[in-house]
Amino acid sequence: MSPKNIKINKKIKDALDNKKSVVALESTLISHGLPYPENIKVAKESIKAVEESGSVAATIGIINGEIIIGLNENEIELLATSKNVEKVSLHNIAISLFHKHNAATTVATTINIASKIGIKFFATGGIGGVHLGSENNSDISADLTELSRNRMFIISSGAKSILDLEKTYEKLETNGIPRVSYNSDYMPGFWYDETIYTVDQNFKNIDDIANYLKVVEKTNHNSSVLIFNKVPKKNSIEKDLVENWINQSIEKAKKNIIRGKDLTPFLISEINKLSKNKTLEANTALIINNALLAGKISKKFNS
Ligand code: PSU
Ligand code: MN
Repeated sequence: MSPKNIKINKKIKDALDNKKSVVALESTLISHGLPYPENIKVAKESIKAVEESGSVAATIGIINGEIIIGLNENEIELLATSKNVEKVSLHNIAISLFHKHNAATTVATTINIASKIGIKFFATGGIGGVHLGSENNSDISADLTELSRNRMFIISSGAKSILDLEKTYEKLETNGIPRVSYNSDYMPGFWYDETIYTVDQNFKNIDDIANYLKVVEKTNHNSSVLIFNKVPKKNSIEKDLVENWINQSIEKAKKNIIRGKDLTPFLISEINKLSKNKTLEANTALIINNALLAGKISKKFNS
């Protein structure tokens, strides 16, 4: 991907030139992960949360075939409301650029782009991973591949609950991705606060995380680091409830032959309906909470 295709907004460029802290945000959760108008609210509040912590937010997306670092309000609104926004991962990004389309970047594409221009931190909701039933269809998110190919410090609430979390957890280890957390002994389960999979390190404060990441930088470790931040307590949903909704929505996806890149958005939206928007509220809260933590860690890391 040539930097020529990339337009960086001035505030972000200045911050990068002056080694100030910048946090990347993705756009697929705006266009495909959350419904309107919650998607716009989350996009705006995530930017606000990053800025409250003294860092600069860089929402990444594609407008008319141009990669934009730091989408403005109109561009966010376009990706949040237009029906023709593509979800781009590495396999289809250049096709989208070729056609001069509007597109939203997944975790995989966002970290690929952001790391190339020197951004070190990224906040999202839940990463993609190994899908349930992957032994039959090999559906494994490109997020995992890109995590192992680019160094980015990523704040998330684990991998999305709709995935095979055990396989995802193991695959992260195979790919050399540290799984550390902020105040939890376990990897979170996205909509619920704890899985049974233990983290590599539970950090109790932001200073320790920032200092640990400095050690990572010195070890010539070329893959990403996952810093887990569980969903806020009041929004965490019981695991059994979540699993029931997941099973129902997976059945529906099978009946309707939904697969490939359409599967994740389909399941999330079905589960929002089944949960009477409890999962939507959790998703909203955790994304903004992750943006805030990313801003704080990044600020500390750069100070
Ligand atoms: N986090 C959310 N909602 C989302 C996503 C993440 O809270 O919709 C998006 C991310 O962009 C992630 C993508 O990269 O879902 C994973 O899609 P797939 O399983 O098709 O790789
Ligand atoms: Mn997939």
